[in-house]
Amino acid sequence: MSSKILIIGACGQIGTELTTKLRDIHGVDNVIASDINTRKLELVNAGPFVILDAKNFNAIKDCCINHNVDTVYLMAALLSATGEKYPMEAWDLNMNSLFHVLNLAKGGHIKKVFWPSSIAVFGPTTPNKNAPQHTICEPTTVYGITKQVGERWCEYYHDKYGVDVRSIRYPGIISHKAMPGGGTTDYAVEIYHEAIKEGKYESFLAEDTNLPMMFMDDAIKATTELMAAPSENITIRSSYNLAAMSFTPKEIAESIKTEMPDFTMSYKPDFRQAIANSWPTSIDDSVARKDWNWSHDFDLKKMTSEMLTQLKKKYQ
Ligand code: AKB
Repeated sequence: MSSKILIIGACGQIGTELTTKLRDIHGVDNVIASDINTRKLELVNAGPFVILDAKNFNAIKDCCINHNVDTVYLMAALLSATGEKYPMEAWDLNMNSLFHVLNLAKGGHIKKVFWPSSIAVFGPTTPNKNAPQHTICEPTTVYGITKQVGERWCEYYHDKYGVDVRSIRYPGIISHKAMPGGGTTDYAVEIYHEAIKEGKYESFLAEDTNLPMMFMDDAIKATTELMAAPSENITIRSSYNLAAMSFTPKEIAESIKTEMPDFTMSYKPDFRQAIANSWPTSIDDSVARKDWNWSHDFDLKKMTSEMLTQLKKKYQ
């Protein structure tokens, strides 16, 4: 049996598009999508799918052995806003799922692991502009703590046990296919949907909140390129800084207005404002650019054009 790829959390915002891309690259039957339930029927019907609880070590192990899995993408997680509401659940899911996959790799059951980290590893004491690859990381959210600790464990498992684990600190990811859930950067996705559906949007972040963001196509490109890079090029085994653009709610609204002049924006910051305020406004990703030739394709203008074009097709 040829070796397979397993995506855990395949029905989430990134998992959905990652599954499609990996199936394009490796063939539909070689990529097994999995999630805790079958909420996304189009994914379930498009290729191999298993119901899998990311917190269940034996279930993941059995799946890997039964399907001859050699690479796991662990995309299941509770994000920053949900993590503040359910701290223990976030810790439980985010940490234990990572340990399960790292231990499978340590035990020789799988060969390669992708695990996403986040700009949430940074905190108020991190340099606010161009946050360096190696810098102070004092996160103030449960999600950020799980990602920071997870990064340490990834590097530890690589250094001590030779596990080939690779990771990216994703910024806010913007896409038109699957909705994000429970993140602080989610406003930058919701705004496009509401612009098309209602012509207006109320932002839960203040107008001048500048955050690092990226279009989904770039995030998927980065993920597949990092995983394809020769092992000797990978100098970071915790997690790579990755950047494309930074903008504020006011700037994304202005960008939408260039194509939809009647679009209106209002602001009603909630508890997510404090989370956003704790993160840097921009990221220095020069190490990723040097190690595996990372470069982004989408800026705000190009992304707005693509988001509005695709969402018009969806809603109109
Ligand atoms: C969130 O807002 O929690 C995520 C992230 C930046 O990791 N999108």
